[in-house]
This record gives sequence, C-alpha cells and structure tokens, in this order.
Amino acid sequence: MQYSLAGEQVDAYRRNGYLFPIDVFGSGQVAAIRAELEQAQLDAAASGLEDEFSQLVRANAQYLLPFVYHVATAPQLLDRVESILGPDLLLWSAEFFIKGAHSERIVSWHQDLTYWGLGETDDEITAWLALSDVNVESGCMRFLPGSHHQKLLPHRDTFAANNLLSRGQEVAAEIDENQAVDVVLRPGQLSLHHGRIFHASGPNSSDQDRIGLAFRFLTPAVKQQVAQRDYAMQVRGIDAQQNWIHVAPPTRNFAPADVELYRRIRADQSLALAAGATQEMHAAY
Ligand SMILES: O=C(O)CCC(=O)C(=O)O
Repeated sequence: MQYSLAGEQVDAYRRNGYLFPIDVFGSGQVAAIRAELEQAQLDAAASGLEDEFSQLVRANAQYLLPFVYHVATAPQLLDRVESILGPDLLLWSAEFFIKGAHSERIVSWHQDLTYWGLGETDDEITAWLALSDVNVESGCMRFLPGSHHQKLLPHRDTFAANNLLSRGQEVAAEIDENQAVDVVLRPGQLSLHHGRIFHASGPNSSDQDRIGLAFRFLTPAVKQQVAQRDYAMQVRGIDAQQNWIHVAPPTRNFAPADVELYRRIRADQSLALAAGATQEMHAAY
C-alpha cells in the first residue's frame, strides 16, 4: 500500500491509543473539500433542509453527500486505516465537527464507544481530518494517552446545550489535564484515535471556523449489539460476517431517496444511541 503506516507508527497507536499528525491532503485538495461543503449547504437549502443541515452532516454524512464518501475512500486515508485494522473495512459514519469562529461549543471528556452499541471493540478507529487550522485556540481535541487500555467506563449525561455530543456525556473519571495531549493539526492533516480513548475539546476562541471531518471505520467482525439493525458501507476487502446492512454511495447531494434512507438509519441507530437517556438528545453521537 502506497500510504501504509510504518511499524513504529502502528506500535505508537497501539501504545497510546492515537497517532498524529499524518499528512493526507494538500491545500488545493482541502480547498476543494471546503468548497464541496459550502455547495452542500446550498443544496440543503434548495431541498428545504436548511435548518437541518448541521444535524444532517453531524453523523452519517456519507449517505447524503458523494464528496464525503470520496474523501473517506481516498487511499491516503484507507491505507493508514488498513495498517491498523487490516484489509476488510467498513465505513460506519462520517461526521462534521464544526465550531464557528468564537463559538462556545465544546466536547466533554468521553469514550466514543459508550453509546454506539458496538461493545468494547478494538476493531473501530476514528480518522479525524482537519479542514481548517486546528489548535488550542480554535478548540482542538485533547487525548489522554493510554486511556484506551481501560474498559468503557460509566458516563453521566449533562445534556449541556453547548456540547457537540448528543447527550453531553462525560466520562465519570478524574482526568488529569496535565497528562492530556493537544491534537494540533494543519488543514489536510489527520489524526487517528481508538474508540475507548478519553478525549475532549474546548471552545473556539479564534477568528476562523474550526472544521473537522471524523470517519468511523470498523472491521466486519464488529456487531451492533443494542439496536436491532445497523448499516455501513463496505470500503475495502470483503465482509464475510455480514453483520451490517450494506448501503451504496450516494450519487448526488441530498437525493430524496437518500434522505429517506438516512432518516430510517438514524431512527434505527437511535435505539443504541438513546438507550437509557433521560432526556431528548440534541445532536448526534
Ligand atoms: O471534533 C471534536 O472536537 C471532537 C471529536 C470527537 O470527539 C471524535 O471525533 O470522536
């Protein structure tokens, strides 16, 4: 594979639960992706989906927007992911994490796998692509090295309105912020993180939007254990286990049939995401 990770990088990922920065796209490619995102917003408005746009792209954007699928399947990403998860890969979700300039929006300390219904698996990874400057001022992610070696811990739901997570969930553990690592990325750089790593991010006090696009990849061995059905796109290799309903890539932005399918997928997945929640969730995941 042209973009495989070196053995030491894979070792560092397994030891720390993350790996960054990884150069993936140049400035021209990032500008093209940002232009696609702007076009998607216009297309959402033209389809009467303007008010829902930020929620629609906050999870499962790969089912609605062809460019998201194309970015997810670029060898620059998939070769890196294959170096860790192996040759058979599914894309479960693509999620824009956007914090506007001077936005108070944050992400509390959490473990991703808590409410996804996928169990404690090591066979899930997030590839988080920076589409803007991502630094301490603009609210980059912070990782707690090695915390993925722990099991999934209980989380408490805060439902805080400024939290980008659906339940404002917070891991019920003392976090030593001095041990945390700032995930500083330039536009076009990637970070990889494990589904059990403790991570968070702060507000954006910069003058620019902070934009990240997070892809959740699985191996076909992973199963949905809470919801009755779940969906994924096969992006590499084979799926011998067939635990997932396979979805084909979209052919244009917000095609009505895709939007309908998207709503069905979200409704099905919400059985896992909302399990045990005491209030209505305000965003996604
Ligand atoms: O983008 C952020 O600030 C947080 C993203 C995150 O929690 C994730 O990708 O798992």
